[in-house]
Amino acid sequence: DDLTRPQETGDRYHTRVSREPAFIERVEPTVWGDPGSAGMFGAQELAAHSRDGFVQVPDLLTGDEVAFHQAELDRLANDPAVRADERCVIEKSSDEVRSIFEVHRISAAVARLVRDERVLSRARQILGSDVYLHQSRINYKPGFGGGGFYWHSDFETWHAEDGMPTPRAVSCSISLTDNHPYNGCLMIMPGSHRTFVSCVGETPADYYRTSLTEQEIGTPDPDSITAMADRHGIAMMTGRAGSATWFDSNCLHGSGDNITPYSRSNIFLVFNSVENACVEPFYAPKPRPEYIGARDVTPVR
Ligand code: 6CS
Ligand code: FE
Repeated sequence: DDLTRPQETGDRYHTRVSREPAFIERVEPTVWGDPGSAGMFGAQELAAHSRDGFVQVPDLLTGDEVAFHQAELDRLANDPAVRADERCVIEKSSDEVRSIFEVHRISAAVARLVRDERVLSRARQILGSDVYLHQSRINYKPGFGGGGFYWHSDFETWHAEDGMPTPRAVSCSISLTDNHPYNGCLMIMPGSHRTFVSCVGETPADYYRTSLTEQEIGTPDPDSITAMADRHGIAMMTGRAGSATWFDSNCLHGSGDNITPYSRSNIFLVFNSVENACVEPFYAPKPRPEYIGARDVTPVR
């Protein structure tokens, strides 16, 4: 019976196997590098990341760079070959592009950004090792109805479906539009990264085909979300275009739909430590495709 598997494997972060949700305290650190490590994060920013599970970097990109990348995003979304590619996810309720995965292999501009010292040095400082890209994507969230993302922890999905052993991964979301409280910005529960919320419900086969437009399995139950929100509060990641939010893989986060006229797009890069390479999925029949969860751990240099 599958319900015995966590006990058999000794996996701490069991999920999608029990009939009851659970809170499991994290044992791993959040910042793996030492506080004074070389890179573009200062010691105070690393301390904030460790405490809150996220840190914002205003104006990581210049205005010219924002305009350049914005043009690249428009070009990709309007390219028929990209739209026809399996890596392109279309909104459920419109024919607009929601996400493009593995975008560093589609766009040379994004590939350069991954190696940019403003990005790469910070990823290394947090993870304390060489790093590789577990996932890259553009999220579009256009005005007049761009769809949100329900509350979840990325690590819950990456552990269950991609076989990521521990939460030693970090996401960098670089926004190419202004983020207001009202146009579907990212919301994070500060400090939630220290608790793993074990979810109820088994992973269906090929679940990525639906979860990328609307996730249900791997999202916490309402009582767990309420308890976490009561405990931690909810912070909104607002800021100017060109700003970046770095957030830990186990943050409880989500975002609402965007019914304003103001689109909200970002480039989303997920770095994993080379010492945390993915194995077989912990709670799913088989690994997701490589364009969603990389299996190649060649370090970014
Ligand atoms: O599937 C992923 O890797 C990411 N996307 C969703 C909708 N949930 C988990 C994670 O953030
Ligand atoms: Fe997420």
